[in-house]
Formats: sequence, structure tokens, C-alpha cells
Amino acid sequence: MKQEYVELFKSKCDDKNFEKLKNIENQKLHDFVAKYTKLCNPDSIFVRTDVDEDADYLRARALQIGEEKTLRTEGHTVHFDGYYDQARDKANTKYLLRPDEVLGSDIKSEDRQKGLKEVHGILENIMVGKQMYVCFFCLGPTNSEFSIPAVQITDSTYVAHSEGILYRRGYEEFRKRGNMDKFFRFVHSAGVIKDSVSCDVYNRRVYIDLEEEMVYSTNTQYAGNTVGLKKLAMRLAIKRASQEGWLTEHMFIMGVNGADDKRVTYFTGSFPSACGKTATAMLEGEKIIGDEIAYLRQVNGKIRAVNVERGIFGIIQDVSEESDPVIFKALTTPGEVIFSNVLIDPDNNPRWLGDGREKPESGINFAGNWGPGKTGPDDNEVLFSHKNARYTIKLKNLKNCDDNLENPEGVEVGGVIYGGRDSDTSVPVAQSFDWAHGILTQAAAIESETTAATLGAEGVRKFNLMANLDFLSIPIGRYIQNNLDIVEGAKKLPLVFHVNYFLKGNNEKYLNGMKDKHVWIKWMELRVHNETDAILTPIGYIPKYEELAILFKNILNKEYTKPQYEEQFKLRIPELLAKINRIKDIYQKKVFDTPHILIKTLDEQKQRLEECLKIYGDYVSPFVLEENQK
Ligand code: SPV
Ligand code: MN
Repeated sequence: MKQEYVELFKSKCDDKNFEKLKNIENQKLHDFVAKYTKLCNPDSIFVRTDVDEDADYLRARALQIGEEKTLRTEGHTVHFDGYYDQARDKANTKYLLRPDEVLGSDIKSEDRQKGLKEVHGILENIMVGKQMYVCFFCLGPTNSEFSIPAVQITDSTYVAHSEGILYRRGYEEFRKRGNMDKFFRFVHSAGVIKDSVSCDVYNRRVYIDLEEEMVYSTNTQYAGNTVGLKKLAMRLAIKRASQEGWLTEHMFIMGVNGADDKRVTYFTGSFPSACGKTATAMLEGEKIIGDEIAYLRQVNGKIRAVNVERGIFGIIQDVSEESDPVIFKALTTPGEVIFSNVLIDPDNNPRWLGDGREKPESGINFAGNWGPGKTGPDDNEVLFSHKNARYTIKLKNLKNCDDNLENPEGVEVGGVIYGGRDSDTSVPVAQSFDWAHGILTQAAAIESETTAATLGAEGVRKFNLMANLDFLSIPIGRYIQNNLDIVEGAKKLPLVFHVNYFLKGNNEKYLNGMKDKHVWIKWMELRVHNETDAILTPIGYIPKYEELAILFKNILNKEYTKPQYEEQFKLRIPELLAKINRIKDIYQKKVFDTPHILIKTLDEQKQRLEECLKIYGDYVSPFVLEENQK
């Protein structure tokens, strides 16, 4: 270590923390920590290694300084984000690009020099009076070709504590790799804190420097903006994956048991925020590996995936004993859980929207003391718990956690699922003709009605290919091409499925129950093993009534009627055509590097639908299509 750094670090660290830094022999790391120590100017530095004692220190410190508070159940704590800091800040999240770099108009960017200057200005002396935490993690399982080491600097105990739950420890990985050059770096400061929350929202920035594989985040605490290893690392990993020929996806990974419980088939699934992604990965009786981000590689002719994380930062709205028994149990029994932006009732228990219990009358939430009719500083009504309230837990504390979570080789992917919030167009489940058809007509065409997971209006239909648009760090066309290329030369390809849990009838009521997704996934599992027939339609294969009726009976003990099936699975051709036109319009007008095959494939689908319309009319019963195939 340079003598200059020895003096600097010794002036901020006690002996133990100094040794921890010194014991990593990596010049680039020391340069990084030194630079931000000088710039941010904390009072002291704590270094998080892989020992439990360090994790315990951060949790205790969060309680000590008030960024978290204890709740009634042992191990449970609560953190509040500021009133205006309840979700990802898309407007202030930008890529720093050189003048000759272009990502496309859908991806926010800023001139690199200008952005670096601005954010370094904001960071100057930002940690005066605070402690700085230097934390080492590993994205993906350790000791794996998927592993990416990462270091986080933050002055937030909540961020450091959350990260410790969500990510694998990486200090030894850094020590082992010595003078490596490639690791992700994150600098975060919550900035000025009042009543334990960030309050300088005008200087909230999330700037991503792809060239240096580094992200800056200031004046925010909300995890989606601050926990470097989550959505910020995802952006860096998308770029790195593109350069190296693998994929970073906004996907869960789950194992689905076969009917005789002798086989497990792994699925990955991409859904925009708050569209049932975690609820799918958590289906009772199945196995979860991850609910959020996956790395995928082709290995020996097969597609394999790992969970980048080892925990869940999940939306807590509508989590009840009835709807999500596994999570509900974890959230109501002792164990390490951080709740954020829920209501704390007078008994010091957390309460959230749709928890299946009687509505609370009073408590404390992100807006202060709460009671019915409460309004916030912007005069909007404040619900007792925020719609984007979250919980943070370790996967291994769940009884359905799959043994392969830490498998350095990941799991073989049998099927890939794409979903969105769509009230009037797509059937509940369909299988694409093949990989390219799925990627181009389903994955690249995801639209979803917006939710509370990002700041801004809700319920607006937004294009969101692979549920990854918010995180793309490469041009859209390039990203689609990478998704096509990953299976090139593969011996066994995953099947591609599309689901829609949000289809509504004429009366605006959902056509499906929350649990029906379990039937769809068991159908997909059978399809992967070629054990069930399907109906060929212009958009792909859909299930047959008889098969679903059996699955509904076996899995949910429910009668599934022909009229229900017909209403859910009828092809809504005018809506399907309108969607193709919307998607084509985006790819032709807004995306500068659309692969030719995309338009061609959409046109073919359009033609099939138009022919179908000519024969059968606007709305086509699945029974009619089936009959015609005989
Ligand atoms: C999402 O919005 O997709 C999330 C939460 O998973 S966040 O970490 O905010 O991105
Ligand atoms: Mn997500």
C-alpha cells in the first residue's frame, strides 16, 4: 500500500479496520477507497469483511443511529425512506457517455465529463460527521465463472445492512484475486440526513459510468437507487455480458416439481416491477432460487442460470397468509428482516396494504404519525403503508429455498417466462413456436401498465422489453440480438412462454384468481417434457381445456369451467393487432438498431392474425381453433 494511503487510512481507521484494507493487495481498490475518503471526508471508516461480527456491527449501528428501528418480533427492523424517496428515480438515473457514444432515445444519458464533475461536486465533504462503510460482496455464487466481485462505499448503515442480507460476502474473493483489475465499484451517500432520512432530493443523482464500471448515487436511501449491487450493478453487468457473450436479465429463477415429484425443472421469468414476479417464484410447493436478477450463460450446449443475489427485496403489498403463505410466515416469525415504508402500529408490529388483517387505525409511517385521512406535504392522501413498501430477507431463511442457490454452476434452464400487466390483450399463458419467436414477439414486445415501483403516474401502458428497459446499458437492438445469440449452437433450448395474470373482463374484474399462475406453470413444466398437447394458434401454442381442468382440480382443487376457459383464452385479434402495430412503431421510429428479423417476425405474426380474423372474426374461441386442427 502506498505510504500516502497508510497515513490517510490510519487517520480514519482503527488498527483492525486498517488491517482489513491493507490485507487486500489490490492497488486499484486502494486508489478507489483513498480517492473517496479524501473527497467525501468521513470522520471514520469501517470495513466489512466476511465475518459475522462485521455484519452484526452494521445492523447494530443502523439501530444506534436510527436509520432502522427494532420491531416487536425478534430480528425484525424497520427503515423509512423520505416522503419523496419511495421508489427508483428514473428521471435522475443516467448513463455517463462520451460524445461519440449513443444508447438510443429511450435510455437516459448525460455527457460523461459534465456528469462526473457534477456528481463529484455533490460528493465533496458529503460524509463529514459520518462513518464511511467499505463493503465487499460477490455478485453470483462465489468461486464460479459467473462471480463478479464488487465493492460498495456508503455512509448509510441501512444500505450496508441490506446489502449484507441480499448479497454474498466478497472480502475473501477480493483477497484471493489479488491485483485483479475487473470489479464493480459503487459510491453512495445518503447526503444530508434529517430525522434519519435523506432530505436533499434536489441533489439526488444516480450516475452510471460504464467505462469505469462504477456507479455514483447521492441524496437518496431507497434501495433501488442506492444498493449498488442491485439495479446499479445490473446495468454494469448488462454491458459486461454483452462484451463477453452472456446475458444479465431481470429474471427470477425457480424450480418446478414434476407431477411425481421426481424431477425439478428450472424456469426463469422476466416481469416488470410489481407484476407478480416474486409471487410466481414463491409458489407454494415449488422451489425458489431467486426472484429478481439472473446471469445466463451457454455452458456445454445448455443454458444455465445463477441468481445474482441471495436475498429478496420484495414488494410487500398484498402479501397475506392466504396469497403468499411462505413469505407471510417469514415476515411474521423471528429472523432477520428489514421492513421499509410499512406502517408501525401501536404494538410495534409492521402493517402493510393487503396483509389480510383488519385495517389499522393509527401508527407511524414514512409520512410521520398516521391516521385515516392523512395527507402528505404535497396534499396527496397517504395510505397507511406505501404501495412500494418492501421487505429484505435472506432466501435461505425460506423453507422453499432450493439447494442449488449456491451452486457455482447454476441450474439448467428448461423454460423462460415473460409477463406484464395487460388488462385486455394477451391470453393467460402461451408458448412461443421457438426461441426466436418468443424473444421477438413476446420478450421484445412486453408492455406493462405502470405501478408504484417507480416515481410517476400509475396505470399507463409502457413498452418494457424483457422487463429490462430501465436497466439497459447497451442499445436496444444489440440487446435483442444478444438474446437471440445466446442459444446459438446450443444442443438444448429452453422453451419460451408468455403469461398475463392481469386480464380483465367487461366488468373490469380480473378473469383469473391470484393462484391460477400455479396451474399455468405446471402446464409449462409438462410442455418442457413434451407431456401435454396444445392448440396451435397464430401467436403460439395455448393449453387445451381438458388439460387445464385436470390441473385446476389437482393443484387448486377448483372446478374450471368451459366458459371460464373460453373467456380467458379467446384470441382478441383487434387488440393483438393493435399491440403489434404499437410495438412495430417503437422499433421502426425510436430504436436505431432494430434487428431486421424483428420486424419480419412481427409482420408474419400480423399476417397470421389477419388471416385468422378473416375466417373467424375478431374474437376467436380456443374451441374453434382446436376443432379446426383436427
Ligand atoms: C423493481 O422495481 O424491479 C425492483 C425494486 O425490484 S428496485 O430495487 O427498486 O428496482
Ligand atoms: Mn426488480
